[in-house]
Amino acid sequence: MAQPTGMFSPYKPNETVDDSIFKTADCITRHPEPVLSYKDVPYRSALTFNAGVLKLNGKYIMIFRNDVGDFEAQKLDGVTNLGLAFSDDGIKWNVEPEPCFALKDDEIMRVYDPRITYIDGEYCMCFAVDTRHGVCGGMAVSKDLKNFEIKSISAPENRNMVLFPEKVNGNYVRLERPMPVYSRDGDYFDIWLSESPDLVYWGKSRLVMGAENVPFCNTKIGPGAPPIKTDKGWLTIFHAVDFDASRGKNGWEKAWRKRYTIGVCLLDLNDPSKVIGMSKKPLIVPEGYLETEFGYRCNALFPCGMLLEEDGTVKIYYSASDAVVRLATAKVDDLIALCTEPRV
Ligand code: BMA
Repeated sequence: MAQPTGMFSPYKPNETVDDSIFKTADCITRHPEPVLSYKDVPYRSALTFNAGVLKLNGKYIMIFRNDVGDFEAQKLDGVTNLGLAFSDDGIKWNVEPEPCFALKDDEIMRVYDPRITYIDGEYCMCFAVDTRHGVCGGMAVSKDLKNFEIKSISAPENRNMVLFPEKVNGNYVRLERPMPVYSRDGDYFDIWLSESPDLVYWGKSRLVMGAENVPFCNTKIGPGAPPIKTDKGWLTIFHAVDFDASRGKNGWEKAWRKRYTIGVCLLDLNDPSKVIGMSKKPLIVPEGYLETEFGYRCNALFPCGMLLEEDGTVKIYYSASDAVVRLATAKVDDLIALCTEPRV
């Protein structure tokens, strides 16, 4: 199984991490304001986050998770739907009048955390599905972002699926994050890859990166956004979690003890299950009011969208505190350099 050469977390599961490496990389610029919050949504909304983003024919498209409720009252209704928004610049977003997708029946409680790809003339949306029998990864295609055809729903426990924007060696490829409980302690979860000839049948599954390979993680990792193809490899972002039992109230819940940071790596162009480089330090770390003091769960950054502009700028869309969508930018060459050069 592929593992990034020589890269190992110094931590045992849940062992306290060295805070000195938890600093956002110098190449990252944050847009000062959230690009999406409940205030932008024309229907009931408390938390707008974990948004998949695409750029197609000069237009930006976002599908975001909407946890319904009242933000000011810190009250959630227990309902989640997915909202659709469009933008001309990737910064100012206009939300459509109605949510574009939701599933709920006797078996399915909700869908959430969309990632979107445009492939073979169709939008493909990956999403998590909470069912009465476990968490599954779902995949649906659409020609108009109004009508979706579900292609596959995985067996539990799996989520955080992201589809590559093109086939590799003739197959569709996705990253995913199963949640094994028998072989590993606690929330110690890894990134895997599977292939499919048709988006329906998935197999040839293999490990891409173990949580133990990420030096800024002491619990779980998961894929972030659909990777960007570069001549050096597939540029890929992921979330990495460190847990600290001494953390207390960090948001609306009684206690929130995890910190979610964003990492970056390069996967091999011909076999994307091979990690060919990874930044030893996190790319983006929770910093400032919006990310550390505000929202539902503080210190939780969760990237679901990433795109490359013609001038070499990468736009990374990530959630702050499970509450709002933020935008960070960096030059693609700087991101590649972080993955390939030692960073001290
Ligand atoms: C993960 C998922 C995400 C969420 C994140 C931080 O496990 O539930 O939807 O954004 O935790 O709370």
